[in-house]
Amino acid sequence: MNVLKEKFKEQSTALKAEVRAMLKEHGDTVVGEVKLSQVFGGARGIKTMVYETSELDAQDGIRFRGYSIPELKELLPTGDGKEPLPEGLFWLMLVGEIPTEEEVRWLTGQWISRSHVPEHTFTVLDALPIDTHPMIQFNLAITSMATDSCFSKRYSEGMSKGEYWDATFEDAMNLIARLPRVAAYIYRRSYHNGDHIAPDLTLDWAANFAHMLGFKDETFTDLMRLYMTIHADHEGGNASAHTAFLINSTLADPYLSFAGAMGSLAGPLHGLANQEVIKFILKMVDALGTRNPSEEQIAEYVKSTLAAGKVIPGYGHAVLRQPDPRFTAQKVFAEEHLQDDEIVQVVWKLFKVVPPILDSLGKVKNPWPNVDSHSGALLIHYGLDQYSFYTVLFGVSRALGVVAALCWSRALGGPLERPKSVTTKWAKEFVAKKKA
Ligand code: CMX
Repeated sequence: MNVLKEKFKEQSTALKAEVRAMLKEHGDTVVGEVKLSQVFGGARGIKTMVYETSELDAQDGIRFRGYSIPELKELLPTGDGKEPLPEGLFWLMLVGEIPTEEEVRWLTGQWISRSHVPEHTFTVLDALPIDTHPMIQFNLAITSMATDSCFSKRYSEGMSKGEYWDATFEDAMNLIARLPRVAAYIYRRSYHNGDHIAPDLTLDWAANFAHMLGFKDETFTDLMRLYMTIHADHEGGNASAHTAFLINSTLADPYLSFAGAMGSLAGPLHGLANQEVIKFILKMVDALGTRNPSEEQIAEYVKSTLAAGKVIPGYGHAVLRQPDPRFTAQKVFAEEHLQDDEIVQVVWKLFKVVPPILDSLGKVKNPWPNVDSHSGALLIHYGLDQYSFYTVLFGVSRALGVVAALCWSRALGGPLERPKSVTTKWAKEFVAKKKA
């Protein structure tokens, strides 16, 4: 058994026993109350699932196994570049330890050796109209790879419950290994006449992805490493992670679970916001007739967008109540590498202008920028201006956290998810009874 799997087995076996003992003794402990506004309000803040790989704090933002993004930038191996390697983050999320350079190199090798994409996945993609949105292509490609699922195969052969984590681990590793090739194939078929670029098996996971997309600039490669690291996980309740978690709780395999997650990510209130942000910015500079608009011009445009009953993409969050540390990490990158870029300047002006306007509405709980408000400006700078593809990049990264979490869920024997729904009639009668 490989070293990562061995570590995972040891830790998850111990934690499973601990959880059992804890629930036997403290299973009736009350962890919170549920208000009617939460029942009607998207279950905000209700603790209903266990998810090991990261935690989100409203003020501090995301912590991966306790580490903030600036800490990860200090501690994770960087390979041939300056930014943390996503391999290192995956290792950390899976087993809670910062890996060594050697361990990360081993993981890169594992993913290279597992990166073969089945031929029929390309056939599925090639059957789609060329202008099919990349997220539709991505979703279908992932679903098509479920034909190779170790979990499904072993389940149909009668594997025991104790092996679920093992089969999930194998699928998790294979899925991550294949995604860059799949995503790059979608990109090259959609925007470069199907002129595909063969993988370079000497490169790390993110660098090979950048290479297959067709970008040679070393700084872009580093941007991909950073991008793939910061988008990887956002605890379990976000729509994409939760979708995967829910699907996987039925023992559907990790491919089907992750494909479902990509359906959630493709919504404009979630991952698709990264495309919506850059569309919004480009439309705005076009309407204002300048790529260097004043703060006053931007404020007027933002107000007119709100007056038209639309949201400002890239702002607000269901949990965060401060600027998103993932936004800050990208801003730091831009300050180092491309601070004179006009679109980056617009992003920074929006950062000044939008929060007070959203605050003035009196209903927006978080007026600050989220992860999606900066990413497009960085990508456009390096020539990746096909913004319909941006959510696929988010999706490739999101696999790291989601599938690591699925390994934990299967190892701890996570149950079939089945929350209770109520009707409005029930709610009205409940309120009336309480009042009486
Ligand atoms: N622009 C305008 N109005 C906004 C807003 C924004 N950026 N953010 C929130 N609001 C509005 C909501 O639409 C809601 O209005 P109504 O009461 O009229 O329906 C009100 O403010 C209260 O919303 P909230 O409690 O502050 O926010 P939610 O938890 O309901 O929603 C989110 C969170 C992200 C969906 C919302 O802030 C939004 O629509 N943002 C723009 C889209 C976006 O950037 N999404 C990406 C999020 C990050 C990610 O998942 O990738």
